Amino acid sequence: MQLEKSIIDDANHKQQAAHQRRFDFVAADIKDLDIILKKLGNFQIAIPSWALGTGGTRFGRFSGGGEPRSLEEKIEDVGLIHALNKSSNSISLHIPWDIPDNATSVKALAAQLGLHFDAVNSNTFQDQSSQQHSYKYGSLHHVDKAVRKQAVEHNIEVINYGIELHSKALSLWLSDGSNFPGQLNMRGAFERTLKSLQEIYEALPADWKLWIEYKPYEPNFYSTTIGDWGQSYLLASKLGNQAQTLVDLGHHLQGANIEQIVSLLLMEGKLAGFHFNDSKYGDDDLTVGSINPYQLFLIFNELVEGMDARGMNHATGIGWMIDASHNIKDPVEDLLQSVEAIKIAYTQALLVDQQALKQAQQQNDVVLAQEILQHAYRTDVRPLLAESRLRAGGALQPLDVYRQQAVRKQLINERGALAVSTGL
Ligand code: LRH
Ligand code: MN
Ligand code: MN
Repeated sequence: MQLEKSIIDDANHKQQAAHQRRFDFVAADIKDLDIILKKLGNFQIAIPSWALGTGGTRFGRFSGGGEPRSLEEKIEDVGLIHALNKSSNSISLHIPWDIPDNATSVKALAAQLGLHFDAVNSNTFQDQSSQQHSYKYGSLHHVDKAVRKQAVEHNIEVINYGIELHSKALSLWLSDGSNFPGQLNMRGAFERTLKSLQEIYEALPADWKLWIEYKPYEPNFYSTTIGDWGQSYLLASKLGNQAQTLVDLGHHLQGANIEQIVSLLLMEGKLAGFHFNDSKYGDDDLTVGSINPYQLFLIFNELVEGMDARGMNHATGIGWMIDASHNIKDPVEDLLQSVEAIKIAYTQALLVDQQALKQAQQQNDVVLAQEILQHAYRTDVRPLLAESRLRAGGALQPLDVYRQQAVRKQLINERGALAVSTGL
């Protein structure tokens, strides 16, 4: 299904007066209002194809129904999100969960909805019935050359699908690791991973990037071969300029200072981008901003400061993507909330008086530095987001429109209550 523009316009019309009051109140105190609204309008966050179905845990899965049954329906769901928030103009595919058999028609459908294809993701953490060798003991780090070859070939196949779709990056996450001390020679595993990655790197088109994701544990619980940003960074450095480190917010041990990692990767030109989510314990994949929105703001503060220092465009050059999927929420609602949280953090970071902060740092005025950051963080920027959506033709209140229109009910009618999507 698609949402008619007139439905969004009608809803906006009803909320216009209240919005204007709220907007004028915040806007009065903002110096670079037009620049901020423009930056907000340009800022787009990719939606992962696997987040459009209800995520499961190893204990079960509770589908809310009406989930997309095909790649085309996944693209339609992203189209719905984008029509509402005008901030999600791309989709990231995971292969083989989504095989774009007919790239031409898939591209045409996406274009019709104002979408394009973000990074393509490979999958060597599950066995597929069609494959010859098992990934039980790893893929790119495997001791058996035949398994490594199969995994390398899969990644090259994913690049080829991506070329058809005009993607510009291969995003790679390996579950390779070990469960028990002694199971693996860790140096050997790392060296084999590097060699395999070199073969994949060679197949990259010149205008592509290779994004290397890290994660400390799960599914392996003793060692993970690309377990932290240092290991990913080391691989990316050895591979070359097209390889970079991808930061999934949920892939850190508790207490890790993610904003510091981000600031250094950015400084080195090695920050591929993000998988945004939130967590309390581990890789919980909760809605972005639901647990620790202050951390998200601090990450964006480093990004804004670091990108401005490097003369980078905030909207391009970095992969902005959500990697959250939930067991009990409607996935579309979850994604609308996540995009909103990311844009709130970004806007608050744009409000930080960077000059005053630098001065406070220079004078070791710790109290003032905190005041400056928290002044920005405690500003309610939601009316700015709403205004930027309105100007782009989106909804002032995306979630309200989604609910008022009973979109999920319509999707259930169209696809069935038992329709379940591919993914985790
Ligand atoms: C691994 C991960 C990685 C995968 C996705 C499905 O935990 O974050 O990005 O590709 O989940
Ligand atoms: Mn991820
Ligand atoms: Mn993850």
